[in-house]
Amino acid sequence: MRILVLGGDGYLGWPTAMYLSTHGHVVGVIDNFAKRRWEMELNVEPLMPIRTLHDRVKAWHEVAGQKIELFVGDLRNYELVLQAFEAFKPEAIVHYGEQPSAPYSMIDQSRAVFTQMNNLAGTLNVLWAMRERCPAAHLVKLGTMGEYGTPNIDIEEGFIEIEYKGRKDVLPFPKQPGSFYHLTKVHDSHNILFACKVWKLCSTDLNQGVVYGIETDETLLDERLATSFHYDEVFGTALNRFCVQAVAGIPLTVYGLGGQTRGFLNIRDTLRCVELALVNPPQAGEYRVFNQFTETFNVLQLAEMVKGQSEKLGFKVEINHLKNPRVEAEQHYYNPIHRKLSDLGLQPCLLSDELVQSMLKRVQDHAARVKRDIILPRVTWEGSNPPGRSER
Ligand code: USQ
Repeated sequence: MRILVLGGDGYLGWPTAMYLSTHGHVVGVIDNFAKRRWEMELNVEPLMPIRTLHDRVKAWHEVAGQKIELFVGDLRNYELVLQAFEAFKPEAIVHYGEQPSAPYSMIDQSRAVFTQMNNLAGTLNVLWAMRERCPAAHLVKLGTMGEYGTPNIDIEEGFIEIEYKGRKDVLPFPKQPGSFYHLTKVHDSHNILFACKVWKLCSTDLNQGVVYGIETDETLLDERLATSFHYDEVFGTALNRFCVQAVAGIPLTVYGLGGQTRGFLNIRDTLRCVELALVNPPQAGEYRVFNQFTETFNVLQLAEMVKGQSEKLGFKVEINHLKNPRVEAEQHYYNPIHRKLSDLGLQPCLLSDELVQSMLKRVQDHAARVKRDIILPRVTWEGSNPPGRSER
């Protein structure tokens, strides 16, 4: 299949491009390197040094003998999107090309507006360009489990059957996202659903949980193929951050009570799920939603697991309950359904003591690069936040 990966320079985009390339697909990537600019803006960087995308594509050719076609540009530039679709002729599009951080979107007015304009305009351009150039292609769009929030009922996979005043319908599951970033995914979902209805496009919206992990089979082939593993307060996510904190001797940053429960999955499973969606496409005009995670944990459970495994490796670890910088429920019901990917054959790579230990060891190899001053949360949902990090 000819597959174009949007956001191919990112934490998930680059490993996905390599994985699909190794599994017999013809792969192209588009990126405008915006993430690298946001990193510079905030003075943060990934744990391992990351080559430029041009160098990674070259290294991939040397290591795997496969070509990945590279398009440089911004999805908000409609001409660029049209030209890339015209040149590459994708049969499927995997769309990761968005600003992915909730804290980034909550820093200030300009980051909130930027996140919404960037994510929504890019996705709208993709939909219009599909309509014009490749209406039969399958859009696999990265959404988030955070679209649903934490309602006091089971969370269905995208749609819920409702009986109201004697009538029944199947309607999109109610959305209660927790940041301006998470809201962009909700707005995207509505735009995609509408485009599928009116233009008969087809799409799988992957409502993904929090991803953890450093390695995939392909990143392990050569250090030049590493992916961008973040541990800072803005781009780092819970388990990844805890592993770095444990190795660096910084008390684990559990926000509030730590009862916040989320769906989690290994980065290797992200790749498998995307491929399962690709090789089992929906019908023309169909918009479907997969809840893409393999296990649920609360934040405190993860911290305790990291503490336990770190101590086995000789690190002394404390857990610190910080005042929660976010506005979110810290103890709540959480039971999201996630059947569709298992039905398609997903064999998950679950979180285990061994896996946590292997992450800790990998982090330890790069411990000298840990910047200690980018870990504690400073972006708050309610207060006023420093506009940048120039004071560091
Ligand atoms: N948390 C802590 N301590 C930390 C970091 C986070 O307690 O040091 C807590 C947060 O308060 C939150 C939970 O852990 O309750 C998850 O936070 P996170 O930063 O790991 O993830 P989140 O902001 O939800 O966003 C991440 C990705 C985003 C993706 C989302 C999936 O950055 O792109 O959409 O996970 S989900 O969480 O299912 O919405």
